[in-house]
Amino acid sequence: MRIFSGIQPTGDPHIGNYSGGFRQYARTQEQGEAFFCIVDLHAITVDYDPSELRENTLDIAAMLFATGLDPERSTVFVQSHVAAHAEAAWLLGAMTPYGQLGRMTQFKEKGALQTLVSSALFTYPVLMAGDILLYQTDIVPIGDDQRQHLELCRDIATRFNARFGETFTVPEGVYPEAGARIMDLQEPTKKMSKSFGTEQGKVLMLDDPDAIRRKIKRAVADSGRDVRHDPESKPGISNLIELMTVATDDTIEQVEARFDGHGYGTFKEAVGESLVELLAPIQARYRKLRSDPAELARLLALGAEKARESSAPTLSAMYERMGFATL
Ligand code: ATP
Ligand code: LTN
Repeated sequence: MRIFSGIQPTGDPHIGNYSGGFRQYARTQEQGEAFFCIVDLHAITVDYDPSELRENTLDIAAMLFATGLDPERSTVFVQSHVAAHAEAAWLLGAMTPYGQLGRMTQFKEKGALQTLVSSALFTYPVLMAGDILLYQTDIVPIGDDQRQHLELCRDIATRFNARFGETFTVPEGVYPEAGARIMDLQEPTKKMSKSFGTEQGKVLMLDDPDAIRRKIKRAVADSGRDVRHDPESKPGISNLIELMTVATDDTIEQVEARFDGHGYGTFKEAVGESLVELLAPIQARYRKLRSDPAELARLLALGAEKARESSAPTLSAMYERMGFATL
């Protein structure tokens, strides 16, 4: 089985990225041949700073290993190091309806915040489809916000296969049972995000213990005092329950049972402590890796080599079936 996912080097990773991303990556790598890509080509689709992009790329690489990816087992690489990704995006653009791209929620939301709405932001999901399809991917571990993009990828693959002959595996998305959409702590009806929301609304992977405790303590809760999961009427407390499942690996029901009758104060304190416990060892591993850029570069070079080899046959097949004169 082939596994593929991508993460953008766009800023400080948060506990939502851990829930929908990092933690699922480490788990799924056990199930087959896994590829995890730092999607720097996606990061330039919104306004960005070139010197930050370089540092953010290494930050994310270190975080991927710190959260459990094993370089012996998984291929961890940077998207721009493998030219096939940009090429595949161009070819697949010919198979993607313009109207469908215009309906993408992420395009509408991110576009609304930009002074320059780039055509790259518009075609972003085509590049993402290429990322996935180049590796004959069976499963894609992602958060709920990427569901629409994954559906589009499946449409593109199906359309291509029908038009040019069976070329791509049609991938399935894999979402966490709880924590597929971690909400902003200050605005629990919006997703926790690198690019929206306030500093107080997100627990960062590198926050120190006091910051974590403080942010959870001040998280917007709902009226009442029952620790009960009901996202419709109690979005704030439901989000904290999901965070607790992320930190402890307990189910929602187990968390509810454990805090039945305890009230919000005690519960929040416990959530804060559990997150501190989860993140402390990750942060220690991160610091060690991040302070050794030569080792990171070595691992990424290895990953790029493996990714080039694995994607080359699919790209060749695409050119050939689409009718390009091959040499
Ligand atoms: P941005 O806000 O800049 O788009 P992001 O926080 O969404 O960034 P990405 O790098 O785009 O982060 O996403 C990495 C992974 O984290 C993806 O699989 C995405 O679905 C997941 N993810 C992002 N936010 C959340 C969230 N709030 N809850 C669960 N998963 C999330
Ligand atoms: N669009 C995704 C990042 C991403 C991705 C991918 C995820 C780019 N290519 C391929 C899974 C598979 C995001 O914004 N989180």
